[in-house]
Amino acid sequence: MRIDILTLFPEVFGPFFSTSIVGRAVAAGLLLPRMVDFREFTRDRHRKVDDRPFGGGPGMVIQCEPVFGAVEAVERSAAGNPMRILLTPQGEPLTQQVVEELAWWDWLILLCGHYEGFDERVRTGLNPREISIGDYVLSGGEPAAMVLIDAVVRLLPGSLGDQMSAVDETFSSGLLEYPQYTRPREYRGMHAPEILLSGDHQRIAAWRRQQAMERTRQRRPDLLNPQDAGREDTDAS
Ligand code: 9D3
Repeated sequence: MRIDILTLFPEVFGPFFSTSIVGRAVAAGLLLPRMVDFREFTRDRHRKVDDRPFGGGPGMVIQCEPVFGAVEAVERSAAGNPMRILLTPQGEPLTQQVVEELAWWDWLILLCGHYEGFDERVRTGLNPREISIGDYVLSGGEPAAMVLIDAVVRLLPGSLGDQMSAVDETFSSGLLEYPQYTRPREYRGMHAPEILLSGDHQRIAAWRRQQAMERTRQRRPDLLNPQDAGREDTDAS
């Protein structure tokens, strides 16, 4: 998969692409990342990428020219059918289902903005899919791009994560994980549950199912009752 990341801060991606499962995918040639600096596509002497909003107000707005210039240059650089993605707090929430869809593409172009936000004509003129990673405020799209890439790379056939996610699907079934223990059996007076040392695999499996279920009920009831998702309270109706 080819991934082009368009950003004002290309340097923040360095260690991300050389470490862990993402690093292995790059080394194995499964992932071809490229960072593109919007500033390379400015036309003025000062390499200015933003300006004050029409109509007034606080902050600055990222201008069209460097964004359209970068997207068009990247798309001219190879043949294929890229998915354009704009990371924005106003986007559709990133879920595992969205990640699975993105993993089918062989080319993603990720646009990272900053606190200031893009000129609206970036959306209307480039028509990107808009994605948010959750309801909290970041200072830019770069950490969101890393989250998205990490989740997608795990699913690429041949990546280490691909083998681990096959294991996830066999064991997890949409519940939170059961608690795990390893040696020593006792640590600072805290004991591993006796049942896990019993060698009785049927009772162990039943205990783990029950723990996973109880944890999910307490912490993430929305996973058990998707029809209630988004509601904070627990009363009926
Ligand atoms: C309230 C007006 N804007 C600030 C002038 C809102 C705003 C725009 C851009 C707030 C933060 C950002 C920067 N965030 C992202 O680019 C971002 C993000 C996020 O903040 N939360 C969750 N997902 C994402 S994806 C990109």
